[in-house]
Amino acid sequence: MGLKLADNFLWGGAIAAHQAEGAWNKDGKGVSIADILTAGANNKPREITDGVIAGNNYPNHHGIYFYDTYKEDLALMAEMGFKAFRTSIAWTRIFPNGDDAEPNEAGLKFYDDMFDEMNRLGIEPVITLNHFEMPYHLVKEYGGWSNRKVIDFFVKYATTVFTRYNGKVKYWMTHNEISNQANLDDDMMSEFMIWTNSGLQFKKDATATEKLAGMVQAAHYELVASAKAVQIGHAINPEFVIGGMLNVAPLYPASPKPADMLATQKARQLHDWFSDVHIRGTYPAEFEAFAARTGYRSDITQADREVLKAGKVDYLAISYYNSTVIKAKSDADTDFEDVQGYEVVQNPEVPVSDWGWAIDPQGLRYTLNELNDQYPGLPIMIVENGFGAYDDVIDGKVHDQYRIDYLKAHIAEVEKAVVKDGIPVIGYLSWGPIDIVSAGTGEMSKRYGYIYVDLDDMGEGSGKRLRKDSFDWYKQVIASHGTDL
Ligand code: BGP
Repeated sequence: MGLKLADNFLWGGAIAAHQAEGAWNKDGKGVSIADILTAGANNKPREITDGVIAGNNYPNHHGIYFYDTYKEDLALMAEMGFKAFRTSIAWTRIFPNGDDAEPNEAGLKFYDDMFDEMNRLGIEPVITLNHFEMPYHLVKEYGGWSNRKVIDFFVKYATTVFTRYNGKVKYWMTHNEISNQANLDDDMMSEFMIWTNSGLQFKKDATATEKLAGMVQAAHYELVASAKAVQIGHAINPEFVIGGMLNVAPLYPASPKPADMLATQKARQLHDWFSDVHIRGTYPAEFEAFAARTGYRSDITQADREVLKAGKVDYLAISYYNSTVIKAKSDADTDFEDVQGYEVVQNPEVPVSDWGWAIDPQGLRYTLNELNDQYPGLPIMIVENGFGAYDDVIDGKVHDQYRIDYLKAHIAEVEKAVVKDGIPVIGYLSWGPIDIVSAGTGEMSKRYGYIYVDLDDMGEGSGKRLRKDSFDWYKQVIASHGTDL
């Protein structure tokens, strides 16, 4: 008998609190770094404002009202046969300022009820602790993750929710897409990602080097905080399955030119140290060499190194949307820190989405293989994959064959990775099973859902939910355990 998807394979979908819940200042919730991001436009990153200002440019303040509608929405997920559903706990519902002495009971109660509902429906909660949602107060008062003290605040938050939801939640992950902030080849995006991950703000004319230096030290504290949380989580309940979460996009060289190959390798290593620390508990050699010559990660103690080793993750959670092509700007060597020595270029071999994201299902199989080569046997859960597209409602229907095509092709590659390559993929959670506010653009019109939500970019609309064509399709995929794509 050949390999097949495990019987307990986790089919389902994933969202994040700040993109769906709304209720941004209800029941004692504090302001998060997501709450002060405006809506962007034309694929430009959203603006980071200086706290909440007047105006209606924050669609995620209301999201899709999931705070009030989660029961109805989860019922729709159950109708599709979901085995698992990933969302995040909004840190600011639990510790509104991040440094509060006591947690906010109303926030704790909200997730108690939500997790009860998931369990009642037979849907396994998969919970992210930190999905671009740090309390804004920690940025203002402490400088975000540039400050070592934030480790303790995060650990206190993690300990609080691990303890409270012990028995209701088994699958966890610490920071969402921690490695995304290493996309320094693109100045504009990197600034946005360093903000969403680390809460760091730079002066207007900051160079890529300054950003890299700030990010590297902040990321070290994030990784220490993650490792401490993993250790504490396992002490609270040895059955907890706690992962590290990374965005993975295969990097292809623009040509067989050695300079392109080396630049591609260095760009990959600039992402891989995050997974090495999560999974192996140590920084890789090339990162140590880079850190030693640049001094960017100057604050690391022996105790930190021991914490990292003691807090290795149980599985790797990944998001996969696209692949990327790297081109060296000259024939010179690229070193780890030469993030401006190369550029990202279009891949002429694959189509792109309306947002310019390369559509590359085979790249998912390639990536799963690469990960298994690097970390043999480590369970991998796909916790995001999906197709952001504009949808038209015609006579109350959404015929989203383009989304079905994308998902079908990607799931087929996951199955090859399991069946032919023997890779231990334990779940597939597609991104945004219900339309939510886009993290990148802040708008509603970039939709991923099987369920359409009648709200526009300004948050206007009835909020009504509609089953798209992809709803029935995904239901059949789950019912057939992936054999009927
Ligand atoms: C990931 C994030 C998600 C998400 C997704 C799609 O980076 O973890 O929060 O939204 O990408 O991105 P976007 O919403 O910009 O289309």
